[in-house]
Formats: sequence, structure tokens, C-alpha cells
Amino acid sequence: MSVQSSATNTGAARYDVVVVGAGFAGMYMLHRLRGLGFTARVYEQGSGVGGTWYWNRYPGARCDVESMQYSYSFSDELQQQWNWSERYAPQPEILQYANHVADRFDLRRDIQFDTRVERASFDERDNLWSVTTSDGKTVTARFVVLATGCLSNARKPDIKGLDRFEGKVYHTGHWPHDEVDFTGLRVGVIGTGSSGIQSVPMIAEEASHVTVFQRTAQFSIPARNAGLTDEERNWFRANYPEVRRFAREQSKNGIYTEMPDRGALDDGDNKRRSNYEARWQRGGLTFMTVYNNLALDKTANDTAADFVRDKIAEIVRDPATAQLLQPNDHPIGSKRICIDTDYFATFNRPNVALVDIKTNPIEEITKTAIRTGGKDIELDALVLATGFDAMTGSVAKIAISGRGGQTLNQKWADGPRTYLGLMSAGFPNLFVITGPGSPSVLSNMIVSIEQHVDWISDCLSHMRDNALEAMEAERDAEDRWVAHVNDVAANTLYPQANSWYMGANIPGKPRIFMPYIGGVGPYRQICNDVAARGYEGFAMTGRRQTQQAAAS
Ligand code: NA7
Repeated sequence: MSVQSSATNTGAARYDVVVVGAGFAGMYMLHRLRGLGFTARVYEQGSGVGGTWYWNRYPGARCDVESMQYSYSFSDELQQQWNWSERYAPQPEILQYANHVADRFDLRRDIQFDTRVERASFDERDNLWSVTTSDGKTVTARFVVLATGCLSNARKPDIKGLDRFEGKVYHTGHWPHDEVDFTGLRVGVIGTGSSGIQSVPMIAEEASHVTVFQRTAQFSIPARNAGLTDEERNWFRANYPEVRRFAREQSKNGIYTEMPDRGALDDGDNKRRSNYEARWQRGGLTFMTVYNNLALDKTANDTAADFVRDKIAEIVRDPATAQLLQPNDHPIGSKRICIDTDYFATFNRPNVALVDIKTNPIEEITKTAIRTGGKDIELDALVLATGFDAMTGSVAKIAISGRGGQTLNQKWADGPRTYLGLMSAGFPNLFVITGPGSPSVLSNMIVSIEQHVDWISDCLSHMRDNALEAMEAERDAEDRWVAHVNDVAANTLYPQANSWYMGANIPGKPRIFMPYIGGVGPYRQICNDVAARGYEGFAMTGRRQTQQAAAS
């Protein structure tokens, strides 16, 4: 492969790599490509960098991984110098960080904003992708990297009458950039996943009344968010080599924390309760790593679920509301656990009501109200905290055609199929970052992003060094990987929940457990071993072989 200049005399600009998306994945991909001397163009539909943090601006939006760990590790200067202000960074600060990275590494000059990639087609004769964007232009590239994000495709629910509602309607995943003021308004919030749970307490402080429409009660752990002290920041800065090494190589979820060495049933009731209490007081996602079998053994899981249900009953004063808020239809952790600030306590406020739409589904939305159980609840504004077409939704919006004109949507009609979550057979030179079949959303995303970007970067260098110009997942390797991903998931409690991990939140979407649950450390080792064995399971060809194949 030769490094191309960014414009050729054929008219269409030509790049080594087109990257789709300028979130944390796209930005780091661009940085690495530049460092290796590849030409690259990034297309981003938003007007700025940050991806999911650009779109998710709802009140209370915050990362559920601690700031000192939800940050890039590729530049030691950056991680030593950036000052996170809180234990869990709020969305504006994460976006500020993304902008800082874009400026610091001078990324913007290769990013075209306000531009969607509409189509990408692979030309088998020349091993080139043709990429058409929403401004009507087409460029060519040897490689395309989909850095489109897992939680970027906000989903508007199909609720009868929604378009008829005359008040303002907001989606948490597509929040306006201007200030939204709920003062004095009666607000309805549909959805009680992470976005609903983070935003309800904030909206309740402003609105005259909030009605929360709950289909599924969720497990949520207090964040215990607080300002970071210098001492805490400095501890991380001094220990980053080990923190990052552990997160990458040893952890399951890309987070530096204790690794549990015993199961929940190995302890007696009192000891177990005091362990859960300690984690509840500490706050955050590590509640789920107090024991090593909470995701595997239902009886063990029940002990943690019961603990949280008891906490809800202690916090919420009205017994009927408390009971409704207690999740009882899925194991704790099998839907992404939420991290909140005063979510359950918010239901003690006189201006907050909970409506059970599992028993009484929303019948329709009228011009001024939501009708459920034959009753109209009058509202001035509506917040849809209804989630995303996760993991595959943003990819599916692009018309991608590979070998023989097959589209990726056709190939993935029964669920996504990838080898290592990185490539899909029949789509040469097309990489996905944190795609289905990789740890992705089950992990600290930045750790997984950096691993994929580094692997892809090494792979492209290898191809250039060996005059290779096409690479493709082999179907056998892909089939084996898909079977492995399914087997690992089947041994856990995860498939027991109707979660977005399973595609269950989108009517008609195939039910397949999409992320790889084998753990960040083991997964990295598998990817490294594949590369060390000459990219085992991938077919790599040079120009001459391609021409011979085309001629025969
Ligand atoms: P989630 O976690 O997918 O939550 C969406 C919520 O909206 C959930 O409570 C859904 O209930 C509910 N929902 C979705 N569609 C409907 C309809 N049609 N009617 C009623 N209720 C509905 O999205 P979030 O944005 O909160 O969080 C996504 C991730 O972002 C999160 O996991 C973190 O990783 C960050 P359901 O549970 O499907 O019954």
C-alpha cells in the first residue's frame, strides 16, 4: 500500500483511510493514523467533536466510569495535566476534554463536521472504498474505519399520537444545545434507564411537577459523586502506569478495581450484607464486583438484588411507590446497572409521581396529555429517555456494500456477525471500533477504544510494510468467533434480561447478545495472539493477487 496524497488528478479526493465519527474513537484513530503517515479524513455529523458526549446534553448527564479512568492513556502529558474536577465528570466537562484533545493534537483540520456518511461501496477490482457524504461528494479510500459509537443513535419510540403532542418533546440522546428551562412546567419523562435516572432528579428541581413513566424498574447504585481532591488526582497520576496496565490487561471491564476472589455464597448473611453495604457506601459500578459470581449464579445474584431492593424500600417513603421501583424481572447487572444521585429519594418529593406503564401501557399521547389506564395525565413537556438503537444502529444507517454488492444490513439481518468485533467477512478493509463481538459497552469505553485503535494501527502498518492492500475476515474464523461470543454469554445471566445488549429495546431487532463478555484483558490477549500469528483468521492479499483473482 502506498501513502496517497489527499487529492489525485482523477477529481475525487483519495485517502488512505476514511474514519466515520469524531467521538473518542474517531479522534484517537485520526491521531494514530497521522503519526504513522497515513492520510485520513474524518466525517462527523455533529458540529463538534465528542460523539455521544456531544449529543447527550440532558440535565444530569454524567459518565458512570470515574473521570480519572474515563480518559485517554495514550499521552502521559495529557493525563498528567488534565484536571478532572469531580469523581464522575459531568457531560460539559467531558465535552470540554474532547475539545481540548482535538485542539492539543490539532485534529480539526482533518475532520469535516456537519457531514454524514451516507454510503460506502467496495470496489473489488481496485480494493478501494468509495464513500459518499451528505454534502453530495464522493471520495475514495483504501480503508474505512467505523468509529460511529455504540450509543449514538437516539431512538424515538413508536407511541401512538407522539407527533400530535403540542408541548415541547425532547430526547435525552439528542438534547438541544440551547438551555432548556422546565420552570413551572408539568413534565413527563418516559424511560427509566441511565438517562432517565440521571435526569429525573434534576428536572424535578425545576419543574412544577414531574411524572415518570416506568416500563421496567431499574437497579441503581448511588454514585456518591463529589469533587476530586488534589490528593486523589495525584494518587492516580503517580500510579497511572499500573492503573492503566491493570485496566487493559487484567480487568474484565477496563476499570482498575479489586478483583473479587470469592462468590456471594461463600460468605454468611452478615458478612455478605456488610460487604454490600461497604460498596453501597462507596458508590459506583464496583458494587457489582464485590463477588465473582454475581453475573453467573442466580442465587448469588439474588443476594445483591435483594440488598438493593431493601435499600429502595428504606429510601422511598410511600410503600406502593417503593414497591413499583423495586426491579424484580431481571437479575441485577443483566441490564446495565445505573449510577444515580438521589434518584430514589426524588420520589419523596411532593412534585414527583411514578406511573407504572408495564401494567397500564401508554394508550396514546394526545395534544396535551399521556393517556394510560384510561386516564389523561396533562403535561406541558415530554422527555423521551428511551435509549438507543445500540451498537449497530449507527452502522445500519449507512448504506454499506461489500463484496458482490451485499450490504452490511443484509448480512446482519439476523444479528451482527463479526470476527473479533473488528471486521465482518465480505467487507474487506472495513474496520469497526468497539463493534458487536468485542467487549465494547461492557467495558470502560476509552480502554476498549484505545485497544482497537492501536490494533488497527499496527495492522495497517503491517500491511504497508508487506505491500498488502486488502484484508478480510475469513468466514470460518468469523463463525467460530460468533459461536464463542454466544457461548460465553449463554453461561451468564445476561441473556435473561430484555436489554439493549440483546437488541430487545428495538421492536423487530434480532435478539442476540451483542458485546463480548469474556473480559477486556482476555480479549486483548486474543487480539494480540491473532496478530502475532500473522493475523490468523484474516485473509490478506497484495495487489498482484487481487488482479489475478479479478482476471480468473
Ligand atoms: P436505556 O438504558 O435503553 O433505557 C431506556 C428506557 O426507556 C428504559 O427504561 C426502557 O424501558 C424505556 N423505553 C424504551 N422504549 C419505550 C417505550 N416505547 N415505552 C416506554 N418505555 C420505553 O437508555 P438510556 O439512554 O437510559 O441509557 C443507555 C446507556 O447510556 C446506559 O446503559 C449507559 O451505558 C449510558 P425497558 O427497560 O425497555 O422496558
